[in-house]
Amino acid sequence: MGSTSRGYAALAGVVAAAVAIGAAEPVAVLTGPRSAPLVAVGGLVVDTVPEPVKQFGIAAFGTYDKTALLVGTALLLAACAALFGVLAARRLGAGLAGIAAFAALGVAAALTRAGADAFDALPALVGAGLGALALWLLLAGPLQPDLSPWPRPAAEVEQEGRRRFLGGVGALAGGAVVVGLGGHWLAGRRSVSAARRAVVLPPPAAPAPAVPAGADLSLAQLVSYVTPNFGFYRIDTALVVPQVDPDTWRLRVHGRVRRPLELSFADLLARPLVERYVTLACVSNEVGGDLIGNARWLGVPIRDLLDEAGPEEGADQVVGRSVDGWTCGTPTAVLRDGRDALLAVGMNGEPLPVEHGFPVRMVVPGLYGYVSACKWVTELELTSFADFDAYWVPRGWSAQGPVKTQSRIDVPRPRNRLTAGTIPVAGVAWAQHRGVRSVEVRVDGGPWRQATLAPAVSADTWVQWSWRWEATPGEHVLQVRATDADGETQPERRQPVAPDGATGWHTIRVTVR
Ligand SMILES: Nc1nc2c(c(=O)[nH]1)N[C@H]1C(S)=C(S)[C@@H](COP(=O)(O)O)O[C@H]1N2
Ligand SMILES: [Mo]
Repeated sequence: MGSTSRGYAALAGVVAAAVAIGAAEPVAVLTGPRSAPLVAVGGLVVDTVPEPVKQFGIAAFGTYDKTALLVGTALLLAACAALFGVLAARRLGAGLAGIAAFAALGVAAALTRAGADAFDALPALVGAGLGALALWLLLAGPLQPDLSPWPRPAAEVEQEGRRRFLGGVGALAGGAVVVGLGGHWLAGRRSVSAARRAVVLPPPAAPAPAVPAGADLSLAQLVSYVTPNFGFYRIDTALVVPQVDPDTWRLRVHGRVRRPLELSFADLLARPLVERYVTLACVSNEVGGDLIGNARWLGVPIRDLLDEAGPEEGADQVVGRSVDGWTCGTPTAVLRDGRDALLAVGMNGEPLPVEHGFPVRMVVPGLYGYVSACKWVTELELTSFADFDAYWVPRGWSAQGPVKTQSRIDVPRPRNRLTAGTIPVAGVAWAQHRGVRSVEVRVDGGPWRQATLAPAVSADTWVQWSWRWEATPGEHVLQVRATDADGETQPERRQPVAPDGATGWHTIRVTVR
């Protein structure tokens, strides 16, 4: 085998890895998409990478961070596989040991996901077995380039060996792609979108108040007052969107309660449903950022369920737990203080979109999503903040996450062509559950000017604001700040998003001609 060139050996390694990944896909049709090795390892990376790296990923790739992660994992795997190929060409055992190590990683990743069982080890094991077989075929078995049938002239032997090897490479790689994509497609057909389409939401017992006329200033570059579902930001740690069948879904309200409850989806829909507009914001939203949206949610008041379960003395935290193991911790007192905290089943008149938590999620006015908005929720566990840290807390984020008052300039945008004269300046401001009292704008560090506030449905939603600017030619700096209904004005001091939300005034630079 000594004469197999390094290039061929590396190629053999990469093809063996492709065979492993491809062969695992149809197995994952049976065991669930989260047990597919690439996704399982990617998920492990998401849960364990140091926070700065994750921050960088979100900053650099935005909502594409998951694709970037999967592509990155695949590239890293390919590089290691090429190395294993080169090792295997010298000693097959060394290459096989490499595959075994990766299989162990894949198995460990699949088995440590929330709700995993022993079967979840299968995709990685089957994949590794077939990958090892491919490596043997290409480098030590019948497809190796330098089999030396004797007697034959050396050049011819070499050529034929190369043809055989490359033919094997093509067939194995092609097979891996076909089997992998086929399996992936089959797994996708097991999605819950059909079950979601079949859901009929009952009308609300308490409908949402009408959106007041003029809440939406309807300016071209200004976000709409109600965010359509397709445009609603999405943030979660789920590499594949959890597919939760509403027919088997259960919610357990348990832990430190006097009367534990268990509800089915039908039980939930049979209760009086409340419909409310609530603006949801992410703690990772930078000043001026767009990780915020306003929707009409339909659901069951969480307060009612807690009253029925009867939290014990000292159970000051309600942990929402998702099917995928993600958790958030919400103060029990906040959920019982009368605000419209919902176990939501509907979003803007539709069943929840799958990526926004179908069939059931939490929505709590006034708190950032990471401490309150559990998607694909299956448990509400009463405990205490002293006894349990939810998902983001050990990763350096604050256990308490009330939304900070913020404001944003949407119009004009820094790149707009502006001409001197009256220029409309507009944007949104939010201080959920407290409400926005006023918004001010200033130009070039001059005096603050009162903006006009549009009406809003309630203190739980954002509000649009506008101001007419008599602009002169030149470069200008526009700034905005809001004051909440308690009279607190947004501080100027810039604070990063971690650990409990960004502060500072949104500031843009524009050029007027
Ligand atoms: N299961 C689950 N729920 C989750 C999260 C998550 O990672 N997993 N992320 C939370 C965060 S950080 C935010 S900001 C909101 C975002 O909800 P959206 O994706 O519907 O906008 O969901 C919350 N609920
Ligand atoms: Mo978030």
